[in-house]
This record gives sequence, C-alpha cells and structure tokens, in this order.
Amino acid sequence: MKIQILVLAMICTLAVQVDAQSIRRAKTQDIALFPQQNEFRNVQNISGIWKFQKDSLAVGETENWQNGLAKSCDIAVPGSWNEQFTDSRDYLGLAWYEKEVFIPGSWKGQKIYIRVGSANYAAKVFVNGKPVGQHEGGHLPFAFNISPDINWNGLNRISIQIENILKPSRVPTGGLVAGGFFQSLPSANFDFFPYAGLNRDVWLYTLTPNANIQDVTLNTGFENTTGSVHVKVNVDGKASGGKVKISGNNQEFETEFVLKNGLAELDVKIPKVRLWSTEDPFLYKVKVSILNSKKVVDAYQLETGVRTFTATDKQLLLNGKPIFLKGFGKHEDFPIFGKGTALPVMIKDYSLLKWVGANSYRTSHYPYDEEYMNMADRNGILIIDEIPAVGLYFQGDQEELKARQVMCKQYVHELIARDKNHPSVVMWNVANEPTPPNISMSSLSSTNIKKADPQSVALFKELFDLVKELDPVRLRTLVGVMGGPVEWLALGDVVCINRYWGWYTNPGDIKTGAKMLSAELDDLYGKLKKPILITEFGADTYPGMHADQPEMFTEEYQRDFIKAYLDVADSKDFVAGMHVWAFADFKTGQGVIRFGGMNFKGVFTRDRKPKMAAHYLRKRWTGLED
Ligand code: GCB
Repeated sequence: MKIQILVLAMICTLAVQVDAQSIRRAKTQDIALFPQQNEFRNVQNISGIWKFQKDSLAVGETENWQNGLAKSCDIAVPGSWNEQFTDSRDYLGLAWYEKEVFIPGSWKGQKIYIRVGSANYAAKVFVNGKPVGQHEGGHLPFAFNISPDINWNGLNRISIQIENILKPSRVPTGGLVAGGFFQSLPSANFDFFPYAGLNRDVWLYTLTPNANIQDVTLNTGFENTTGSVHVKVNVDGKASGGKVKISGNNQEFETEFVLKNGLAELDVKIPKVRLWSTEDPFLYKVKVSILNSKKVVDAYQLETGVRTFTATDKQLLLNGKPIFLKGFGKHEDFPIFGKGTALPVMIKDYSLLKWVGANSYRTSHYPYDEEYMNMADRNGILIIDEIPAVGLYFQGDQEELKARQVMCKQYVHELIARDKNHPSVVMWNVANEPTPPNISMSSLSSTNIKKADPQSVALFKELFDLVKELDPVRLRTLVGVMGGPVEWLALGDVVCINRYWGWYTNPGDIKTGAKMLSAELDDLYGKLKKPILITEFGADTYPGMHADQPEMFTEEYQRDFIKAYLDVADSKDFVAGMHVWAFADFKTGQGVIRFGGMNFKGVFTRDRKPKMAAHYLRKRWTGLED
C-alpha cells in the first residue's frame, strides 16, 4: 500500500514537471480538415503494431525513452492498452508508444504533420527524440507540424507518451474520494471504463507549402425547391482566390471566389435540390480549390447533405417536417479493443441500428471516431454530438473547477472544428448529467428539485454561448440527471433528460415508475415549453435471465420497462424523441452496482446479440416481425 502511495506521488510530481515544460500545445485549427489524399496532399496511416512500454515510475523522459524504448512489447494501434495484456487492466499511469516510419522523399518541400485520432488522456509527441507537441483530453484528435524534425536519410522514430490518471481537475472527472455503492475501481466519476492509450488511428500527412486550405465550413438551407450551401474558406498562406464546385444528382455548380486576408465566403444555389433526410441521405460533393498566380495550389473535397434541423416549442423538424428521434445512447466499447476503433463493430452497429428501426443516437459520453460520423452521414442517422463533460460537479476546490471549465471550452472548440460539416450532427451537447450538490436517491423527485447555484448556471451559459458563437445554426442541449435543477435545462434549445423511475427509484415497480415519469414530464414542459427528449431510460438485463412475472435484471423486465416509457412518451405531444440506454452492454469499473464490471442495460449484448427488448423495439419502430 505504502509503495503504491509513493509511486502515485512520484507520478503526480512528474506530471506537473512535464506540464511545466514549454512544449507547444495542439492548435484547434489543425484538426479542422481530416487528412486527405489527392493531387496536392498525401496521407500515410501509421497505425498497426507499435512498441509499448509502461513507465510506472515516471522516469521515461529523464531517461530519454524518446530516443528508443529498451524493454518494450508489441501493442496494437488503434486499441486501448488495458485489455491487450494480462496485467494492465487497471493501469492508468504513464506509458510510451513508439514506431519507426519511413517518409517518402517525394514529400520533401511539403509541410508534414502528424495527426493522432485520440490519445486518452494526456499525450506528448516526440519525433526523432525531439518534443513536437502536447495535448490534453481523450476522444478528439490533435495534430502537429513536424516538418523541421524529419530525417530524410532513413527511418523516423515517432514516440508518444500517454498518461491517463483520473483527476478531479480533468474532464471527464475522476480520482474523487468516493464511498458507498457508487465507489468503483478505477475511481472514475463516470459509468464506463477509462480505457487508455492510442484508441484511434495515427496518420502522417502533407499540406502544400506556400498556401493551403486550412478550413472549410458548410451551412445548408433551402427555399421551395432551391437548396443553398453557404461556404466559408480559410486559407493559410499566399493565395488570391479559388473556386467551389458542388456536384451530385446529375448537376454541377461552380462558383469562383476572391480571398481577402485568407478568407472567402460565398453562397452556392442548387435548383431542384435533393435534400438529405433519414430516408434519403443524399450527399453532394463539394470541392474547394485555391489559386496562386492563376495556378491551382491546393484542393480539398468534402461531402454535404442539404438539410435544415430546427425546433418549435414542441417538436423537432428535419427539413421543416416533424421528426421523432428513435434510438439509443451508445459507447465505443468492445472486448479487447476497449475504446480502440473497431471498424467491423462500427459496420455491425449501423446495420443493427437500421434493423431495429432507429433513426438517431447520442455519442455518449464523448466524441466518437470520425468514421462513425461519416457513416451517420451516409446512413441518414441523426447524431447528438457530446463533449466528454460527464459527471461534472461544482462544489469543492475552485482551482479544479476552473481547470475543468477550461477543458470543457477546449472540447467545444475541438469538437465543432472536427464535426461541423456533418449533416448527421443535429445537436451539440455540452454535458451529461452534471451533479448538483447533495443529490441522493431519496431526493430524486420532480417536486423537490433544488435551485441551481448561480455559479454553475454561469459556467454552462458560457459553454452554450461559445457553441452559438462557433456554430450559430445547430441546436444546443445539456443532458440532465434525475433531481437536477431546471435552470440548467432551460439553457438549451431542446430539453434532454435521463430518467430511471422504476429502476434506481421504485425498483421492480414499472407502473409507479411510469406514473412518476408522466407527472415529471408534464411539470417540466409546463416550466420550459421546449421539446423534451428522454436521452436515457433503461434497465440492467442479464442476457438469458427470464421470469414469468417481470423481475429486475430479466429480459422481460427490460422489455416492459422500455414499453412503459415509450407509451408515456406517446401520450405527450411535446416529447420529441426517446433514446434507450443503452445500445449494447458495456464495460465499467468494478463496483457493487456493476456485476462483472459491466453495465447490462444494452438491448444488444456486448457482442451485439439482440435481447428480447431489441426484438420488441424492432417491432415497435419498424412494424416488422423478425
Ligand atoms: C446515467 C449515465 C450513464 C449510466 C447510466 C446507468 O444516467 O448517464 O452513463 O451508464 O445512467 O446505467 O446508470
């Protein structure tokens, strides 16, 4: 025990030393455009098998591990480190990744960047032993220009130091001194396993040297049968202008633009537009190219769906028509991969979403891999895109609170920079279940909700305002916990709540749970007059457990619980969507409320087999029998 405390103290001291060094931090603008291979740009995916070495005594940097790992083993990238070995499940301290890569001579003269899809939680990147940058926060990419550090005469050593210690100052929050039923190992303040490491791909890519397209922002609309795409182009370097070509549906439109201080904005009209919708997720191609001295010097191609997504006081409207959101809260989670990108699982999940009749999901509780977003665009699935602000609280150390707010703002910047052009993304969510002080199971009644303290309202308002500034068009929300204050919910354009009447309260009593839900919904709508989504409701269900009279943890109870909630929702015209918690069973820490370190509220098992509830939902949402 004493040794553990000593090691932890050393890790913390070193973490502070590392942060104190003046290594540049990642810039948000560098992740705006996903690396692309075309006639001006190159990409090399350097994922695969890397070298890996734990640094539990935090000596790596002083011992120059960035110059080569002496006692490494193999590790797969992408993939969390926790389940790839037999001794690292709960290890969250420092660890190093290393890979030697060859950079082709044809890349000489270009700007060369490294992009890391996600390193959970804090990362420092070295190229040939030299530090090139650092980033905090898992689940979002970061990139650094590494051109000056390239060795053109042989291999290049890429070293990435990662650390995932759970701390109260971090987002999501962890390392709190907890007690009672909610205590878990690792001590996360959130209900999913804090999988660490290089969870997504790593790429090297080039940008054109004198001028490159740095960002493109697309916003779409339509009037009658004419669509419009508002295009904003940001250029880094010397370019005079360029053109935007939009093509699709046997049409092609080209518009030229002039750059002023590296910026141009223009509108492209599309007569007889084919709108993007859940039934017909049609995507137009948008190609931007820029010129210098009449010569094209860079180009970038995106896809866009022309659509609008708005809210009335009761409904959500896709292209002006009411749409009811049917779907789930999900996780990136799979055995052995952990939070590592698992493409076959992604494909399977989209086919199951279609099979069950869902039209939407929430990226609970953090942004997902870019491929999830691309697939949502192509499959007509609507996304509530969430920053990793889960389990925020407002009492206690003010410095920690400030640090968390800084992180939340960074996440908002990075998420919108990365995902702003996806037609599938219809709403930004700034937090899941922030916790008011003194919340307890016995206070979870709609009638005794306490008023929020003004400081917490101000902090959320700051996040909502920032979202509006960065994306004036999309809807904004915050997902509220049972017993949470109404003032937080009031800040959003849409009210999202997670509810477990008949599970965490009134256990075993679905009927009373449904009544309480119904009463609370009426009360909330009366106060807020905005559409309400129930973004979580569900029951842990051990697959294969049955009962003639529905009983908690059986498949019958889960099915009946979900049915009761859906029936309540159907009786209220201001409920605009129902997301079952959860899509699939997922790994959590160990604790008495998580049998086998698992949350079993999935309607699919962790390996994606349907439980009874999944068959029930399919029938209810599609009308189809199996
Ligand atoms: C919640 C949380 C989610 C948990 C879920 C549960 O409200 O948002 O992260 O997994 O409850 O199952 O308790």
